[in-house]
Amino acid sequence: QFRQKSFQPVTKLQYPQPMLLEHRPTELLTLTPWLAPIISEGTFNPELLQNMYQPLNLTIGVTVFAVGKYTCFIRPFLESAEKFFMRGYQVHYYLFTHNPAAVPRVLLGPGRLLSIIPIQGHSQWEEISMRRMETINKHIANRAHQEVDYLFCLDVDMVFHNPWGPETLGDLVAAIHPGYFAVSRQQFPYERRQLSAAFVADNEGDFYYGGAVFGGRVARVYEFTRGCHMGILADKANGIMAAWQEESHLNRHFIWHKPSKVLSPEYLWDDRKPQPPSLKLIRFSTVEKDNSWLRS
Ligand code: 5GW
Ligand code: MN
Repeated sequence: QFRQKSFQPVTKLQYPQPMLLEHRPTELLTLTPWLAPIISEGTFNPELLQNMYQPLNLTIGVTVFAVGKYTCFIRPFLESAEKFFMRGYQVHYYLFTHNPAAVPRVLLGPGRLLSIIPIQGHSQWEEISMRRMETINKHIANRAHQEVDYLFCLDVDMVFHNPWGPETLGDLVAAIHPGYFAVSRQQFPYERRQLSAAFVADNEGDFYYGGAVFGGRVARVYEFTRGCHMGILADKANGIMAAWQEESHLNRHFIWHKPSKVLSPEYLWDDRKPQPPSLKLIRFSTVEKDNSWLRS
């Protein structure tokens, strides 16, 4: 039976004292109205977190899809993840692809595993993206629930540039989309048709979250992906496709089921955008891609 691992006492480590009256550690918001921390550089002490999480002997899963021409992103994704993603922890990558032979051999560090999981290729890209939630959900039930404590679900057309560590671990984790952190909720590209299960009204919404990064405790990711998949199925039955496919359903779901931790756009950036001065670090970012070639 599943038991949550609990922290050991923090003993020898010396670290700066937190000061109640101190100025804000970052220019970014650090807490949502439902009291979930918003993670960005300056809000946490990596050494202290390392000290607390390392003894728990956690395994972190990662699901990533590479179908069709997207297999070209596997190597830069994995090589950069080996440098920056959860270094010093046990990591299990689950790579879903239609073509296992196209997966390059990437040397993994100790305690790190890669499982290649064959899936059907679809000609329609919408179909690929709509099936991700379902595939992840089934994979958790079949396998991942026994193998990992936390699971992150990531886009493959991305590269790590800086450390991504235990500060990101939480029950249900969402990442703020780099394109919409400065605009009002009316301008978020939610699905606005009431017929869709992903419908969001003008006066609803907290942050616009990216579909390229979400995660949490494996049991919570199971519930989350199930909920999103149900919405996608309902839409399919009604002959409707949400504005941004699964990202629309993910956003609808995070309004009902608030994330317990929110990652700042440091954890989901887009290199085509200039880096605003309030973002101190870019940790995970899209690689430039030739859409006309990828989608042809
Ligand atoms: C192909 C054409 C258009 C949109 C998506 C695809 C596609 C996505 C594909 O052919 N193969 C594939 O594996 N994917 C997976 O879905 C990748 O993991 C990809 O990172 C993820 C989301 O699609 P993206 O990255 O093209 O979507 P955006 O919104 O990040 O541009
Ligand atoms: Mn992407």
